[in-house]
Parts: sequence; structure tokens; C-alpha cells
Amino acid sequence: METSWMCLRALLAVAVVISQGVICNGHPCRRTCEYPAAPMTCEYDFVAEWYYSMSKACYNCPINKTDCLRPHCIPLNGVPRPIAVINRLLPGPSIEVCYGDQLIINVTNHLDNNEGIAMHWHGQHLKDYQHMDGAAMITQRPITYGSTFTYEFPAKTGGTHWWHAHSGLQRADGIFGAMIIRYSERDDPHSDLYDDDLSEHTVFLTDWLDEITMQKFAAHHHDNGDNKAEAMLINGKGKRQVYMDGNDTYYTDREVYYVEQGMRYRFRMMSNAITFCPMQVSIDDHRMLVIASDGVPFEPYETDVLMVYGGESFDFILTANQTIGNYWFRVKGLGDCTVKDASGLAILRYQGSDEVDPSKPESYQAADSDAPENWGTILNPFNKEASEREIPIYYMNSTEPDDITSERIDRKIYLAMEFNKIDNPRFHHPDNYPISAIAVNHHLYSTQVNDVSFTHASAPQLTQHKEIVDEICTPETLQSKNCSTEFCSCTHVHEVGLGEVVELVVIDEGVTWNSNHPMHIHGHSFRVVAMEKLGVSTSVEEVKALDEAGGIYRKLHRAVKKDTVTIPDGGFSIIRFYADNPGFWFFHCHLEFHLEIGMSVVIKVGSDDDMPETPKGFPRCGSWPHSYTPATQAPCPSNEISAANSMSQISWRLLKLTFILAMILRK
Ligand SMILES: *[C@@H]1O[C@H](CO)[C@@H](O)[C@H](O)[C@H]1NC(C)=O
Ligand SMILES: *[C@@H]1O[C@H](CO)[C@@H](O)[C@H](O)[C@H]1NC(C)=O
Ligand SMILES: *[C@@H]1O[C@H](CO)[C@@H](O)[C@H](O)[C@H]1NC(C)=O
Ligand SMILES: *[C@@H]1O[C@H](CO)[C@@H](O)[C@H](O)[C@H]1NC(C)=O
Ligand SMILES: *[C@@H]1O[C@H](CO)[C@@H](O)[C@H](O)[C@H]1NC(C)=O
Ligand SMILES: *[C@@H]1O[C@H](CO)[C@@H](O)[C@H](O)[C@H]1NC(C)=O
Ligand SMILES: [Cu+2]
Repeated sequence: METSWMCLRALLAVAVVISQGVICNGHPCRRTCEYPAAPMTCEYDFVAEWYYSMSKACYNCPINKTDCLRPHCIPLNGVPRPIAVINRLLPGPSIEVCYGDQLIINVTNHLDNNEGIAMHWHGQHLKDYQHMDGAAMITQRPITYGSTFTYEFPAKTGGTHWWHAHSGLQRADGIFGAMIIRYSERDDPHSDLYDDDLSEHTVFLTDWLDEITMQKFAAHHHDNGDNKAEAMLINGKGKRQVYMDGNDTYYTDREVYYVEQGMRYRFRMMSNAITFCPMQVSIDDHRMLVIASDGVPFEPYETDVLMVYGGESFDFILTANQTIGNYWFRVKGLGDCTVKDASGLAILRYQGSDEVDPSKPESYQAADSDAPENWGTILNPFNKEASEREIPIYYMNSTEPDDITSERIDRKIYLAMEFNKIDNPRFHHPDNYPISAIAVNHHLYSTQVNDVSFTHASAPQLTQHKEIVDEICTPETLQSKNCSTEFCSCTHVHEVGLGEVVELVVIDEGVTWNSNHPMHIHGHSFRVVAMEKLGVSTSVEEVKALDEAGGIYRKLHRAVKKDTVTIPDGGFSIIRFYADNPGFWFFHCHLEFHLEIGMSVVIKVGSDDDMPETPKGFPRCGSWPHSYTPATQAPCPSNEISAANSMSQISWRLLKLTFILAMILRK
């Protein structure tokens, strides 16, 4: 127990690792990946709970820094608040496996508010394992309180990914973690560019609220509460709330990334952005050699600054070739994150340097070599036209060979996103408080796709699509309505044939404000073939006309492959994918509030006959809105694995199994 405890903390605090002269191997599946592959079965036990940051488990943290490392202490940025967590960790346990391993992840729901939960393996295509996608009410019924659901699938989408709850607002309250599927050196086209690929160089980014997310959601959507993040967390850490002991002030610790001079390290970074918060990442006196996004490699591109949008991941190589010392690892929140200066800092610390903050100011100073005006390049710029300095992500050259998406398209779908001033009955009432009668600063502009707010059907689409046919709307069924004047909400599905090459022309009309929507697809990766900001605003008609006149250049050779892409405001991104994975796949804005109120569609790939059979015993929902017969059919029959574990048993299993910790001596 004691050894495990030390090692568990060691995983979270590199300082401890180094001072003890050991490194921790963590889960047995976290290993160097061999060629040829020697697949393992990798089991994880996830227990979801409501919990609290700076809880009693933290004792005298941060005045006593050792106390901050105690088990179950989640210091965050020092601000106490309710949090939703897996295994009393934030971020939750990292899943780090090798390509081809078999994953078995038990998710037990102990959320005290009895909310259902579903866990999404963001980036995994899950071909032949569609029921494991974890999109609540699309691929599965949420896991009910007290029960356990086992996700089981092979790790077949390699690279840097992550997992998060795809139910309620839980992702914004802390249910997320890294999911890294490594390749053997031989299968990684970039393995000769770096020396080390370490777990501790994971960079999990999230904007963060000082309160429970539903508090902000309700205040914003039902009154004029703001929707701005208060803070930024890097690997769950930050420095925000001051603690006093006598006249001395104390803060929680920032994340520290240790490097050795002369070495080249692979960093793996992902953004869980909750709010409209593009993150501008830079490292003082260092450049980033960016080599992959959303798990798929591209030709290395060296940049000073990298913008990361919610749902995206990036891999970059950092060459530790500067003077031994401390350097700021800066994550500046743009967009709505500027309002409350939700920015974060971590420290890049060379071994052999003092454990002190970098000497440069925390904020950029005009004369700094690191100040924005001195930047050379910005990769993946935020709502900017391409220029010598601003390099759109689709300029990258994929290392993946061209595929059928560069040869033909079978179907083209236009999707226009906007904040619409419409009487959405969820937040307005046509008689009592119509949007027209409410002061502008209390308006709720609804985030919609093609003027429709997505709502879930009464049963999951994948398991029960035949029972919910009446609830589905398609572009054809919507034709009877004028959704630009009338509020439209339904289970918005676009059907595509199995084996078709689909082109999505995704447009951000950009009339309401200068925002930005990172769009994420489930079950596939797409090629990003075009991306352009046309002006302050645009329309489907304008983009169509431009395209017909030959005014849109498509990069069809070695187009970058991703699963999340930003859509420039007043512009468009064009993506193409090969629809070879039958199922119901969510395509949605990855910002939490936008998704929650319906900025999404489902892409149904294949006909009913192409759909995978629902596994035996898979949890279902009864069709009760149509025919509820209490005696024979419970709304959601529970045929899931029972979870009659006490908390202490779970904690013990968690320590024993999730972290079977091997300590190995470091030279
Ligand atoms: C996950 O649940 C299965 C089925 O109950 C069980 O056999 C297995 O031991 C569990 N795994 C872990 C890691 O707890
Ligand atoms: C700080 O906390 C640790 C346990 O977390 C304890 O061993 C140590 O005595 C504490 N230090 C002080 C000065 O109280
Ligand atoms: C705290 O600061 C005040 C004002 O400067 C001073 O009077 C007091 O002695 C200090 N207390 C301690 C414990 O240093
Ligand atoms: C350090 O490495 C970077 C590559 O990240 C390179 O551009 C730069 O020239 C190197 N600097 C020195 C001083 O070698
Ligand atoms: C991509 O490849 C083209 C053609 O070889 C080249 O002109 C361009 O500079 C490359 N782009 C990047 C970002 O490397
Ligand atoms: C919908 O209504 C708007 C406003 O009245 C009108 O401009 C538009 O042409 C209508 N669209 C359709 C498809 O009827
Ligand atoms: Cu959005």
C-alpha cells in the first residue's frame, strides 16, 4: 500500500520521482511498444463520483506542500468547488497502451445526483465496436446510478487522444483524462526525431470555472449570467487562490515539466475546452516541432506558437537546447477566456536548475523576445486569414498516403452554424418572456446547425433506431418548416450510404459575434481539404456561389487527417471522409454549452441493414414515450453488471488493479 501510494503520487509529481531517484511505470500496459506487437489486455476500473477540490483529504495544503500530494487531494488551482471525477483524480487516470491492445474499462456510476453517465473514447473509430462509443443516447443508454458498464474494444486508432464523459455537463466538471495509444518505434514515422516519449510530458489543457458548471449554465441560459471561464488548468493544476499563514501567502503548485539539456522530447497535448476558449500555446525561448494532430502524423512543422481548439490534440517535439534554467510554458486563453484572463502557466525546468519560477514576467512584456509581436509563426490561427505568419492547419502535409477521398465525392452536405435569435422554448417563452421582450444582455442566442437545435431521441439511436423513426428529422422532413423564423428542434440526422465519400462544407455564418466552433466527428477521421475566413460574416449561398465559380481551392494531395477542426467565423472548413463505419455518429461543436443546447447533428452511416447488431444484454431504454406499460416494461431495464461494492473495496481495487505499480531504478 505504502509503495503504491508513493508511486501513485510520483506519477503526478515529477519532483518526487527525481528526488527519490525512481521512476514509476504505472499500469502494466504502459510500456515500450514492441515490433512485432505483443498485445496485452488492459483493464481499468473507473468510478465516477461527485467530489470536492481542496477537500479534507488535502489537510494543510498548500501551506504544507507535502499535504497537497496526499491521496485523494485534488488541489486544482486552490479554489474549492464540487467536481466530478474518476477515481478521485483530476485529470482522471491516463490510459496509455500500445496499438492493438485490448481495452476493458469498467465504468461505475456513483454520481451522487443520480445523473446517468456515458464515457466517450475521443478519437477512437470503434469500427466493429460501435456500441462502445459512449455518446449518451446516441450509441448507448447512459449508465444509471449505482451500476457498472464495461467498455471493451481494441485500441485501433493510434496516437494522442483522450477520454471524457459524453453526458450532461460532466466533462466540464472534471471527468476527463488522456488516452495515448503508442506505436512501436518502427511504426511511428517520427520516432527518429525525439529521444523520449514520457507520460509526464502529457499536457492536458482545460479552461476551468470557479463554480459547478450547471450554476454557470443555468445563470447564463436563463438570465444574464456570463459564460466565461475563470481559469486555465494544465494537468489539473494552476495558481489562483491565495492561502495565508500569518503574513505569508501560499498558492497551489503549477505543473512542472522536467527536461534534460540536449534531449528531444515528445509532448502530447489535448484541449478539453468547455467555453469558447482557443488556447495559444508557446514556450519561452523554445520552438515546437509539431508532428501530429488528433492522433495522425504529418510532416514536422516548427512553430513559435500553436493554437489548440476544444477537442483537438497535438504532438510536438521540444528540443531542450537552451541554457539550464526555468522557462514558462504558456497557455493563453483567447476568445471568451480573455474576459477573465483565463490563462495558465506551467514551468519547463531543466534538470540541474533551481526549483524557482522563471525570471521572465508571467505576462508578456513588450520587449520580451517571447512577446507576440516577435513571434515568427502561429500554427492553426484563430479566425485569421492565412498569411506568412498565420499557418492554417490544412497547410500541413499528411504522412498518410492519399486515399479515396482525394479521388471522388459521393455526397456533399452543407452545414451552417450560427447563434440564432429565436424563441427557443428551453430558454424563452413565446408569451411570458419572448426573446423580443427581453433586454439584449439577457437574450439567449441559440447555437444551431442549419437553424435546428439538436435534441436527443427518447432512446439511443444505435440500439433502437427502428423505434424512434418518428422522432428523427432529416433535411427532407425539415422542408415543411421555415426554421429561420420558427424555432426548430429535433433529432437531426443526415443519412449517408455505407462506402460513400462524404464532403462536409461546414460554414460559420458569423453574424452574431466573432466566435469559433471546433467541430468533432465520432467514428471517423476526416481530411481537411479547405479552410477559409471570408469576412466578418458569410452564408451558405455565398460559399456555394464561390465554390461553383471555382473560387475554393481544395488541397487533395496529402491533406491533413483529423477528427476535430475549427471553423473560421465568417468562413468555412471543408472536410472529407470515407464513410466505411456503419453507425450513428455524432458530429458536433465541442464547446460544452454549444453542444448541450444542440449545435450538433448525427451522421447515420449505412442503412438499417448495415447497422451492427446490438450485443446481447446491452442496456436499452424502453419505448415509454410511445407505449409505456409499467407492469411489463420499465423505462430503462437494468441488465448491467451489478456494482454492490463499498467505497473502500473500490478504492482498494483501484489501487491494486488500476495502478499495479512497478518501481524501477533510474540510472
Ligand atoms: C471489470 O468488470 C468485470 C466484470 O464484472 C470483472 O470481471 C473485472 O475484474 C473488472 N475489472 C476491473 C479492473 O475491476
Ligand atoms: C506536512 O505534511 C506532512 C504529511 O503530508 C507531514 O508529514 C509534515 O509533518 C507536515 N509538515 C509540517 C511542517 O507540518
Ligand atoms: C504581519 O505584518 C504586520 C504588519 O506589517 C506586522 O505588524 C506583524 O508583526 C506581522 N506578523 C508576523 C507574524 O510577522
Ligand atoms: C534549438 O532547437 C531548435 C529546434 O527546436 C532550433 O531551431 C534552434 O536553432 C536550436 N538552438 C540552438 C541554440 O541550438
Ligand atoms: C507541403 O508540400 C508542398 C509540396 O511539396 C510544399 O510546397 C509545402 O511547403 C509543404 N507544406 C508544409 C507546411 O510543409
Ligand atoms: C423563411 O422566412 C424568411 C423570413 O420571413 C424568408 O426570408 C425566407 O425566404 C423563408 N424561407 C423559406 C425557405 O421559405
Ligand atoms: Cu460552438
